[in-house]
Amino acid sequence: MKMLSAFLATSLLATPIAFADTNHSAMGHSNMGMTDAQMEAAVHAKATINSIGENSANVSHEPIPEVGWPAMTMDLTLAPGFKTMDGVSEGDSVTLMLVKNDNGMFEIGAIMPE
Ligand SMILES: [Cu+2]
Repeated sequence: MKMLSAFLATSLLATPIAFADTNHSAMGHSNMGMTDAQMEAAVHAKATINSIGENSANVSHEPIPEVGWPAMTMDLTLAPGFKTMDGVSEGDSVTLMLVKNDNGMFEIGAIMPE
């Protein structure tokens, strides 16, 4: 079930990009703030939001095997174009979409409430 919900979240997020790619003259990326390369390198992780501010969030995330991260509590920057479906509050259980910035550091591209 966890795999299914992760798959659904990925599919939902991938849809606007696929659409943009069929219509390059419109270049619909400006309102996302993320490049195709960033989207392809994105990873997802279940996490609890400990605190969230203007530019960063402190999260406790589950292991992320794709990038070799164990479960941990850490601060993550909110990426340019950061999106959340609804308001996110401290203590919420969420799925994070992490994207790499220009320096190869992961930032939060989106937060999807459970
Ligand atoms: Cu971490």
